[in-house]
Parts: sequence; C-alpha cells; structure tokens
Amino acid sequence: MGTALIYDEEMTKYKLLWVDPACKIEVPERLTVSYEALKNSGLADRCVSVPVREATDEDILLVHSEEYLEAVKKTPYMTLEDLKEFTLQYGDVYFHPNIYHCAKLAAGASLQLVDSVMTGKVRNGMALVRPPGHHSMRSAASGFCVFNNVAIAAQYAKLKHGVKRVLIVDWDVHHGQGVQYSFEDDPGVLYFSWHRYEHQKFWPQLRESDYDNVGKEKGEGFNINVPWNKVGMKNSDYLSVFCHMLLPVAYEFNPDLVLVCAGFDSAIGDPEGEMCASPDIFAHLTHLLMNLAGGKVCAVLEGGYNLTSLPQSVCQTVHTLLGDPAPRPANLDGPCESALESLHCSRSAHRKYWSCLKHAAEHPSSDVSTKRLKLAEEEEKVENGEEKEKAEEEVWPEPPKRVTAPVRTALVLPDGVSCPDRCKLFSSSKDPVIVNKLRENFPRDAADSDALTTLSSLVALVEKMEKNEICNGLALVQDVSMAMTCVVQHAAIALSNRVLVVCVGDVLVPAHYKEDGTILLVHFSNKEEEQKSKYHIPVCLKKGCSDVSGFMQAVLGLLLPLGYEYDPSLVLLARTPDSGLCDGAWQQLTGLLQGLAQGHTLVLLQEGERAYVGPTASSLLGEAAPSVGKIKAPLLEDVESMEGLRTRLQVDWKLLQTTAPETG
Ligand code: Q9C
Ligand code: ZN
Repeated sequence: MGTALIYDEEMTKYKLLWVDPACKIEVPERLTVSYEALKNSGLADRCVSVPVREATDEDILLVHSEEYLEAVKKTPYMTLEDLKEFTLQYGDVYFHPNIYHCAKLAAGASLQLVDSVMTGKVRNGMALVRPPGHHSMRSAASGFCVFNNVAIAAQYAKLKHGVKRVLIVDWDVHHGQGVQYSFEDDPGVLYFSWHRYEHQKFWPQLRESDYDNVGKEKGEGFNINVPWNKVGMKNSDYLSVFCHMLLPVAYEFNPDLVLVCAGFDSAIGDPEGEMCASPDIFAHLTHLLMNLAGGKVCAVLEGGYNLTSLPQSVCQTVHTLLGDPAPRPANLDGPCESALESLHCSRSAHRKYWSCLKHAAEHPSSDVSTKRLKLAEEEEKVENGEEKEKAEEEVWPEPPKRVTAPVRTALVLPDGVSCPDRCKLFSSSKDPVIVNKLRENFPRDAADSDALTTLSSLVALVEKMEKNEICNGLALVQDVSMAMTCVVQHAAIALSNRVLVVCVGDVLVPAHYKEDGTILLVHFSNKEEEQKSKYHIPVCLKKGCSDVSGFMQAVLGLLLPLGYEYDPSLVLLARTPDSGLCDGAWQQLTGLLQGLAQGHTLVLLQEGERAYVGPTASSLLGEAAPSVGKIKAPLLEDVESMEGLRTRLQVDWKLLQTTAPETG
C-alpha cells in the first residue's frame, strides 16, 4: 500500500497583483519549489500520483455558505479594481481572476486524497495545494485562504465514507480559526492546533485561540489549542507537546482518519513563524501520527513561506509517509519555560474531558489578571528590545540524506519457523572472533551449540544494523534475558554507543550492567522494583501490561520522551511470554519506537511466542499498527505511580516535564 501525492501545476497560476506587504509572501514558487524537491529527491516517483479534481458546489457547501460561494464565483470576471475592493472586506488575503479555480482544485485535491485513503487505494498521502485553507470561514476568506480544504475534507469523510471520528492535527504556525469554528460543537472531529499567539498579539489576534477554548456543547473537550507565547520554539517544544498532550488524547479519541493541516511556517527560517524547529522534526511529527487510524493519514499543505525550509520540510514529511525511517532528531535539550507554561495550561484546561489527563496538574495562575500582567511585561520587552535579525536570514544545516538500508527487516528464527513475506531470513556463518568472545563471556551457554549460533547471529545482525546494511531485526530466542545481555554487552561495549533497552514482562535485568549511560533500561512489569539510577527505570503497572490504557499512557508519556532525549543508536526491545500485553498495544509500541535510532530496532521474543512473529514483523516493516480500540481510564493506582515516576525523573530528563518550573 502506497503513498498518494496530489499536485497540479494549475495551482501555481495565480498571484498577488498589487502591493500588499501582508500578502507578498504567499507566492506560486511555494508550490513549485516543493514539488521540484520531491521530484529531485526521487520521492515523487515513489508515490502514487493521484489527479486533482474541482470540488463541486455541494462539496464546498459542506463548510461554506451559499452567499459566500456565490460571491467568490464572481471573482473570475472582476476587474482589477473590483478584485481589490472585494479583497478589502477580508483580512490578509488577496483575490485573482484564477484563484476561484485554484481554490476549487485545492479543496478537490483534499477530497481526492481522502477518497484514495478511505477506499484503500493507498495507505496515506499528501496534497500540495494553493490556496491554503485553514483560516477561511463559513462566509469569509482570510489569511491567504479561500475555501477550508481540510474542514471540507473532514465533513466529506464523515458524509461519504461514514467516518465516525476525524482527528485534525494543525501543525501550521497560525491558528486555523476556520477549522475551529467549523467543528466547535462536533465531538466527531477533534481539532488540535498549536500556534504563535504571544498573548493575543500575533495574527489573527483572537481571544478564542487561547488554551481555554476547548469547544462547546457536545463538542466540549474536542478542541485543543496550544498557544505559543514566545517565538523561537524548538524541536523539544514540539515533541513535548506531542508526547504529553496530542498523542495521549489522540489515542484516547481513537480516530478513524487523521487529517493534517500541514503548514511548514512552524519550521526554522519562516518569516511568519519565527520558530526554530528543524525541517526533520516533521519526519517525527508524521511518524508519531502514523500508527493512529490504522495509518490513514492525509496531509494537506497550508502555510510555509521560506523557500528553502519549506521544500525540506515537505520532503521530510513525504519520506516518512512512504515508510522510510526518520533521521535521529537533533538538539533535544528539553522544552523552554514558555512552552511548558503553554503545555501546562492546555493540559489543565482539558483535564476534565480526557482520562489520560486526569492527573495533569491544575494551572494555578490561569486567571485573567495574571494574563494581563504578562501582556504588559511582554509589551515592555518589545519596547526595550533591540532590532533582531530577520528569520529568513537564519541558516541551518540541510537535513542529511535519508539512506534506506538495503534490507528492512531481518529475522533470526529457529528451524521450522517460517519467515513472513518481505522479511529476510538472517543466518550468519559463525564468525570465529564473535564466537570466541561469546565463549569468554558466556561459558555456560556457549556449551549449547544452538544457543551459540543464535547469539553469534544476533551480534552479526547488530553489526549490520550499525552499518545500515539492515534496518531492523527480530529474533526468536531460547532465553530473552540471556540474548539481551549478550547484545547489550556487544553493542554498548564493543561499539560504545547508546542502547535503549525496553523490556516488557519479567525479564531478568543483567546484574553486572553498567550505569554509565551507555544503556538506558525501561522495564514494564507488574513487579515493584527499585529505580537504581536515571538509566534504570522500572515502570510498574498493577495489572502488568494487560491494562492497555495504562500501558499506552506509559509509552506515550514516559518511554517516548525518555527515548527521544536519550537519542539511542540502537533500540533493543524484549518481551517475555508472561507479559500479558495484547497484540495491538505491542504493535503500537514497536511502531512508535521506530522513530528512534533511525529505525534500528532489534526485537527479541521467547521461542514460545511464535504467534507474535507475524504481527511484530509487520510493525517492523513499517505497516501501521491496528488501533487498540476504545481505551478506558487507566487504573488510578497506575496513574499515580507513573506520575510519581515522571516527577522524580524530570530533574534528569527534561522532556518529561509537563509544567513550568515556577508554577509546577
Ligand atoms: N506579516 C497561512 O499560513 N498575516 N496563512 C500576514 C504579514 C497573515 C497565514 C502578516 C498570515 C496568514 C495559511
Ligand atoms: Zn500558517
């Protein structure tokens, strides 16, 4: 199952015809440079090219009023003077004789994308469109947007494909107020947006873009705003909000379809956003959404005005949609204080709607007077502020080429266990150097020739992963604990790299294991265990991993942020038969962890767990994990113990923070 790419040159055929500083950044080249970059990198050829179509009146009326549609319909026949005047009734937008045609194509492209994904023609996809959509409202154009492409697509998916729950993730740097207004009272559409806000001083300067706008009536709790009150937000700030706000709620919501308002003005260099996230962060944002809704992710271009950063970000997104492992994220030094403040406020505002946030700290100072004070403080700073350099002049390294390993998934299996499709059976001729080393380290087990063969294969496999000849692997072994010890020793000591070890169930933690940071061990079980250091983290769940909601909460709120901050070069994932973890949650775990270490994951399963080979291999191949279904509230005890663990660890692991220092 492939990735759709929808693009038509026709959408480059309108532009600003007069002088307007607010609109001069919205240029046709935005689309041409993005598409060229996809072609030059070979990504476009790997996608399924789907033609655009014009949205019909009926489609457009799903979101917009008849009066507005009729008014826009007249614009192709207007004179320049008429167009200017027509434009004046709206904010930060321009009209052109061909924009109505393009707006129909932009909305139609989004619908073609939804059709392709919902009918199973492709797994996911991206539509490169102009004009963008998320600012346009029922009866108004706004912020370069004419028709609300994504809002129309969401309504269409519900109506034409019977989709019950749609998640809209708006990672554009502006607030998509048009999307918010469209679904404010609709519990079937969960809208998430982060946006430059600066205490309401940044366009569109709406009170209702703040964190306390949570939706209304039946839709209460289904609108999530994370306002950025400072510029310069970085990768850590974005990942932190994904791990601690969006993802837990998204998994609880359990969408049937994910739409992304994919604006790239939230990346470094953008003159509008003035943020500092690197283009490769979009690989991770995309990856983290790809195990929701069975992988049905439709990304539709919104903003993005730096003609260097925009195509880089678009390529990162499409690369990931195609299933290529994400690059290791750089500079994850923890979220800034202002981001934590925003996160804290949003989590607090949503506590009463989502059981995953029930334990979130209340925000003590979210009343109006405090906000006024902050507003005044900011104003002062602006007045005293010296001239800062332009965002467009910012320089950053080009994201490194994403080289795909020739083998995606290699399997080490005992005789008689068949190898799943698209995987490669791995058998190493016993390397005498490896064998000797194993004999030294494991004299007892080395007596067993089968065990020795398996262990030497594992070591050889890890070496091939290090060289990127193999992306990931899976082994059925006699003794998970032993195999784990062996691989850890080899990988961490011989190759002196960081290894993230994730254990599910009762695995014996190697006694002689060093606490020097070469290994980070996260162990999920139902046994109370002492936390020995910042590198040895037992996560105890009352009912073990059989409680899916508790387990997913721990994965999203503890394991992912730890993993991202640790930035391993290898992930070792081990599971024992007694773990109690269901298929779905296991596949989610396996899928999500591939965002780390460039996808270099080695999974160890006990020999008896043959039934798990297929599902595990499918996750390692990059197929979307099935949804874990409607998850209920986790056990209060577990929530409390996890929160205790998170609080203790946040001193050492900054990505675990969920509150700003002075208020938390
Ligand atoms: N400094 C989208 O990104 N304000 N629209 C421009 C110029 C309007 C952005 C002010 C920004 C609209 C889709
Ligand atoms: Zn934008």
